[in-house]
Amino acid sequence: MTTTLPPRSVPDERVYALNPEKKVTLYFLVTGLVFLMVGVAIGPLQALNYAGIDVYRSLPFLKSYYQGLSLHGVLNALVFTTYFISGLLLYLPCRELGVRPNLKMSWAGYWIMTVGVLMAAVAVLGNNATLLYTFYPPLQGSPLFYIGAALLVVGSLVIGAQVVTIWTVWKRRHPREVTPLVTFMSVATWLMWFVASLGLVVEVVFLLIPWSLGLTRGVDPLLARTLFWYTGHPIVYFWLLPAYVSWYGLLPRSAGGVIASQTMARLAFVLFLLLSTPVGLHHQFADPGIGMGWKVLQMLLTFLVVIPSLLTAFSVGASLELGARARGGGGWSGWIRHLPWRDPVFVAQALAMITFIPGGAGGIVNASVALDAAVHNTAWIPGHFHITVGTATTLTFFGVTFWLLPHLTRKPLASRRMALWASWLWFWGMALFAVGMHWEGLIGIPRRTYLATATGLGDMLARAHIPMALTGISGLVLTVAAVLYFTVTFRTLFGPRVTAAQETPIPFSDSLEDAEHRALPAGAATVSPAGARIHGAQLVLDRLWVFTALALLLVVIMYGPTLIGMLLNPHPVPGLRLW
Ligand code: HEM
Ligand SMILES: [Cu+2]
Repeated sequence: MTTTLPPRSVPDERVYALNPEKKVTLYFLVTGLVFLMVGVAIGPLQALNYAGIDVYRSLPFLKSYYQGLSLHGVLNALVFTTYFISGLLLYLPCRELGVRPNLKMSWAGYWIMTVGVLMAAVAVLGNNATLLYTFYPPLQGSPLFYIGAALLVVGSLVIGAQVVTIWTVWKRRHPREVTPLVTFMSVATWLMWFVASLGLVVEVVFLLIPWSLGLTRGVDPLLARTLFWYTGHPIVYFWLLPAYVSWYGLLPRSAGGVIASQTMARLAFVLFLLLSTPVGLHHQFADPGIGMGWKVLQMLLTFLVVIPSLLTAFSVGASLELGARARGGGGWSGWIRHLPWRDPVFVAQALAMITFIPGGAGGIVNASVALDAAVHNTAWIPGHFHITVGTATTLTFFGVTFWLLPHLTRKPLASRRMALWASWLWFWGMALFAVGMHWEGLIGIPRRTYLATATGLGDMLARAHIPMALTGISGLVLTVAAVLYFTVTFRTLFGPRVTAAQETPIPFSDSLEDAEHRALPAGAATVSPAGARIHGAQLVLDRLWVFTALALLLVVIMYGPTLIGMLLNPHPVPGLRLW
């Protein structure tokens, strides 16, 4: 006797035939995650180094601590983020607007990026670009590294240009309509990235590539650093805003709530577009050759970023509270228990948001001319950015993969429990890590140091036993978290496709404003006066090109004089290879 079993697996073509953009998105995500896996694997070795334990001597594949650190920084902070963001911020706006991206362009972006990363990888793995992820001259690496880095950025710009084009066409066809929220936030992020990436592109294309090819004899380190940090500060918003897209636009739905205020979300993104770029000098407080006045001015502008950050904290918090109260939660804090704490999509992102609170607070310390002097180039700094990009962004992206991978592949998440454990362990691991590293920094322990073998630190190490132990333990906790996360991800990807009929929905969330609109009687010709005002305000915020032009103007004002001074008084130096 024969029985017909339900098909255990549906051929790829059927899943991707309807939405071919799913495939390119999946490639972006998975390639990014593979690079993250390699980058993260080195992290615990560094954490052990910060506990005074040297494991590098017994590693045949790393020539030095600094080669490992270069791989870690480049793969995690630059490569993983760029892939993941390109995939996510291409896919979401296309699905929200219901249009298909130009697939040739999307794949071109993917391949440009991938060729670039492979070139850079050849250089770093061959120990020919042990430059750390900031690649400051006069350290000089193989041209392959710089060309690869440029291609990574170009690939992302190809994707960004596509999203902006799609939006422009949509806007032309719907001039009186407000851009849907997730698309609005994605376009604002890409426009910010266009303005922000200029510094890096100019630095790499005009200074570093010709210099590494031997076409020019020297590069001015100060000019290069200034161009680098012109991009290096706003790049943190390129990492963070996609997480905000998810917190504002998708998480409320995952929590059973609605967006508390779309208008606030839009305003926050416009402020980020304006304020992200003209403030990079706060990374150069210790550099000579830049006027103190400009440093202080950019410090003050940096502080303004508190406004959209608090807007985000309060409005996302309100959205979650609405969700929890709708699920029966009450009291002034009792509602928190009614959030979906068994859903890894929610838990990973909620923990990421909680982690961002001390991350943002520490950022204010770093941005202050006076306080920064105490923490500059100490272990405090990696302590800071592991709870911002390393958790607020990364753990949010973990949460996103928990719905997005099933959505793209039609394969169910391999294990909810494992996903929950991975999220909680990443959260606690990074909490320990941050306490340890910030504390070491306050004692004066430097960052970027092969500490396990370092001499000349006086009695600092003796005073740092407790935080160093915390860092070491955090490395072990994070290893377990990472193993669980990648296990659940790859088991999902390679698992059977059993739910052919059901597509995991994209959690595009409703907002209070939408609900108000729907409450109007059907066919009502007029909108309430409040509704009309909101619509008007949102249409003003929709003029993203105007805000981009303003952002560029701010850049010219804030950087023009400093850059002209540097160009008129260059100090080129030849390259060095210290490894
Ligand atoms: C298992 C998880 C991780 C551990 C244990 C870890 C550990 C560390 C440690 C100890 C350092 C300081 C090294 C030094 O200054 O000498 C470091 C640096 C760094 N980490 Fe991580 N990390 C992890 C994950 C991540 C993630 C997810 C990101 C970003 C998405 C990231 C980005 C960076 C960057 C950019 C640096 C600076 C590299 C440099 O100074 O050139 N890390 N990491
Ligand atoms: Cu900054």
